[in-house]
Amino acid sequence: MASLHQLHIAHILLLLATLLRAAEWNTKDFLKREHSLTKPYQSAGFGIPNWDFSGNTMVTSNYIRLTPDQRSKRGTLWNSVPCKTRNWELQVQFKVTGTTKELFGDGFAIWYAKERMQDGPVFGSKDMFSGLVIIADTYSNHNGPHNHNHPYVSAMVNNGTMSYDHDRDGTHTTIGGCEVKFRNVAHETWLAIRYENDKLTVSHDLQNKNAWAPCFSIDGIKLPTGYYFGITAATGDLSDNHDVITVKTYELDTPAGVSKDERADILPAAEYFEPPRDHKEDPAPSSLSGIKTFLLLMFGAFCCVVCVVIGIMIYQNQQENSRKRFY
Ligand SMILES: [Ca+2]
Repeated sequence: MASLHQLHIAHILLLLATLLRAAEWNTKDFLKREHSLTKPYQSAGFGIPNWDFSGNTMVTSNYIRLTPDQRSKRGTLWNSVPCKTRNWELQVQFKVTGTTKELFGDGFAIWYAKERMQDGPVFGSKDMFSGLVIIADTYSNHNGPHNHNHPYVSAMVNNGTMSYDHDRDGTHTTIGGCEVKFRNVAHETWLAIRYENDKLTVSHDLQNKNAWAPCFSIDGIKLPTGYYFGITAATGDLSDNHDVITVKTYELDTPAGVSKDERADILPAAEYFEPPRDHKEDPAPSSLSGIKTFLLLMFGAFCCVVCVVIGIMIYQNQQENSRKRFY
């Protein structure tokens, strides 16, 4: 009897060991301290280790305020260590609060960009940037019909040639987005940006559920290594407090055979763009549209079939002629 018990215990222990090992395997993603930001921020008055800030950014003991709830403010917070990891996840705990109920703005932006600490019009940072930006836009600029309400979280990938168009809320350069209600909530609000094997996934935790809810996910996003993480915010005629509380960056695994840190020399690119909603000045596309290409291919196939049929007819005709000659 005792030996049977021992056998049972041994089995259970073995099972536990297996489970523990499995759990270990699932925690390969590990926190990159040099790209993370947690309380307390300041170390004896020497600034924040690995982070720089500029503009109206104010560091307190409980949050980093990028802009106060006042007009025409801009604040930035940039990681000073370039990200050498190919696959990563950035989690940002933030708070957007204000006294007004209807009109507020402009919003904040989370960056993975080549240029850092450069003041500009895109939510406090440089336009025509290189890299990725996730924009949490609280104010709808209303110039043209939109398919969504604000606040709206969207993504843009830029290789330095495109301009973010505030008047259209960036809709003609957006690669994906979702509506989110993150403003003036009492609990913690989080955004997660996951970049894994060229796939960008943005999720949020706004309901205080400790679980990620999907915003959007897009394949075919090419981003080089060596860019910087940053968070910036801006107010205009309308305003809000834009606060950052925590930033956590995790290194994610890469598939077998793919180095964790490579690709410093590619240009940022997105294979897919959302169809423009209200942008009219786009130059005529130089390449053929999908339908035209399809029709051309169909015509080509038809020509091939006709050629083959004619060929067969000529061949049969010749055969017949040669047979006739025998008789
Ligand atoms: Ca806007």
